[in-house]
Amino acid sequence: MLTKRILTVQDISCVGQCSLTVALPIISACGIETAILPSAVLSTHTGGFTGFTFCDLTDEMPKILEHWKKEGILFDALYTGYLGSTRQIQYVLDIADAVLAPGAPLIIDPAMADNGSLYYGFDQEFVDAMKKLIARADITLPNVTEASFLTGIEYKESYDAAYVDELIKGLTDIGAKQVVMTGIGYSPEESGVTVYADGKTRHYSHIRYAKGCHGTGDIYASAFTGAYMRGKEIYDAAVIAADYTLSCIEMTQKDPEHWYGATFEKSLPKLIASLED
Ligand code: PXL
Repeated sequence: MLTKRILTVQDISCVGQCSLTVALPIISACGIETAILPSAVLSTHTGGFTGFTFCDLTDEMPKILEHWKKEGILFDALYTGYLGSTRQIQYVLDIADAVLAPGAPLIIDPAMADNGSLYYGFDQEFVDAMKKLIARADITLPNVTEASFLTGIEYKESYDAAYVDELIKGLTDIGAKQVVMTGIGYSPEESGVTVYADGKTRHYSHIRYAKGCHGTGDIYASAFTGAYMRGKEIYDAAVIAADYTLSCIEMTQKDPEHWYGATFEKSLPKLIASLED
């Protein structure tokens, strides 16, 4: 098949510009067919809203997988984000075993923590189970907080390249193969992404906006997956995704009343153009 088809597993936050409501448009815009498996349905995301609803779809997962197996459906990649329960991690492993085409990459964003804390609803049991998924993943996309939880290395707000190397080493010790670590900044004005692949580490530095937006990790991982599946090398895909995410944050800042996510939509043409180079 000429058109690649991927499967992404993450939640539907009905309002909030995160998870599937960004992954589906972004990866589709990259020219990749995007099948979905919703991990949960929430009325909004859990950051900043209160009283949100949460419908756990864990029990649907094995039933959906059985049907896909009967239909002989295979995917060219599996990309996971926010999962709705610890049990889902084993189902994701089953899905990877059953419906990934030979050689298709497993891309894991261990979306569970930021700014030094786990997101609402996550606990150490989930973190420990996530390590199994990282061991199976071809590419892992953690932020510094997630890398710290996964490795057991103390979280630091400010750090040097030796600390990032230590986190990467800790991740490879639990079985990570290639790592794209986001939100790495060595000064208050700057942020960036560090890529570990083929035994080498490369860092891409860019400006840091004082005010971040909710869901930018999902925007980043989706743009990375789209660019990577379009045949970009891992480092080039990481840079394309970083530039796109920055552009989304810039757009959002033009609309100060937009507080719950990033307006990723208007920058999609830029992302598409960057795939042509
Ligand atoms: O952006 C990650 C994410 C995805 N989905 C839900 C969330 C979050 C982060 O808080 O709450 C429901």
